[in-house]
Amino acid sequence: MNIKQEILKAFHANPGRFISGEELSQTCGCSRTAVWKHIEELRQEGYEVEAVRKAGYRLLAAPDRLSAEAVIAGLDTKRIGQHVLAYDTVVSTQLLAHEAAAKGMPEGTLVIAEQQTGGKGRLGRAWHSPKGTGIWMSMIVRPVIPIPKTPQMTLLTAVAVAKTMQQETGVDVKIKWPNDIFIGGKKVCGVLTELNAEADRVNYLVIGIGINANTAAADFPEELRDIATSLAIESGTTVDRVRFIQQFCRIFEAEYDHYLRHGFDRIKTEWEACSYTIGRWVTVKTIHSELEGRAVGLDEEGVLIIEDAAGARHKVYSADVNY
Ligand code: BT5
Repeated sequence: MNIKQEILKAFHANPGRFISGEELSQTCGCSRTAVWKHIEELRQEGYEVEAVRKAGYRLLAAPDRLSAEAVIAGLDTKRIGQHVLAYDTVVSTQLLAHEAAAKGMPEGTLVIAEQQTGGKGRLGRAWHSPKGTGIWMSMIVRPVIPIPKTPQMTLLTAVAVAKTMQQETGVDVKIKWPNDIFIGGKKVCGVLTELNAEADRVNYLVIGIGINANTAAADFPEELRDIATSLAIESGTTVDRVRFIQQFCRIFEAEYDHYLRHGFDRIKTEWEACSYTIGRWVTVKTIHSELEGRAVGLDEEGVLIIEDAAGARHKVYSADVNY
């Protein structure tokens, strides 16, 4: 058992309250000296813990650092976020999540990092992932669904991220098909879904989520300054990244469980309700062709439907959409 994690869980379950050393030692199944030792370690990691004789310990503040313990503490989900691999600097959390999935890490495992040196977008594009300001995270899921339905998981993830952003910051976010989240015309988040499958069976998906949480305008490189934004810039407040991830896990799990039981309908409705794409005149570029028309909606599978000037309807499975 991870004693630090148990101590944090106990603090989380008792916000603002002192917990005696005796109580903590019973909860964690260790001696009071061991409790004290682990609290010292937490302090060194940046946790502010008040200790008062006879009263016990009380958590005053947690560091703004994405540790596995912090994310798991108090997270009341069944599987999403119950296993977390947290790193300081990595090339890409996607690569580590694939490795972890191949080794059998369970559904819901998160790989998070403070910084990525080779963050990936789609089609070989780069994702700018500066240190300490964002949420760079990859999630392993193992849905039992046919392979052609896996793009629905990107839409589901975008809905869950959008809902979390709205709840946690109050800002009005829009989803641009298929994988971008926008605030006021600027990109605040991108989702990258990678599939590992056999001929007719999904082994697992790694869903990468990049969120500009506390990035300042000056932290964006020149080429992104006009097209990217962050939750902090838009809401005017600093985002508690641990709390945000926990809330995302809850919302994603609820949407995902509903999807596995009842299908794509609810996601389709929710996605369309916050879509930036539907109703717009767009240019759609696939590897093979280019098409212009109005985005009229998703079909029941999650495929984008474009109506061209002549009124003909086209299904778009995978493409870049420009306005
Ligand atoms: C995406 O690709 O939007 C998917 C991004 C997924 C990133 C996450 S972070 C955790 C996980 N680990 C990874 O290595 N990746 C995932 P795409 O639609 O191809 O958009 C890429 C484009 O977005 C770039 O070409 C830039 O124009 C722009 N961009 C790059 N970094 C950005 C940022 N931080 N904020 C906003 N836009 C950015």
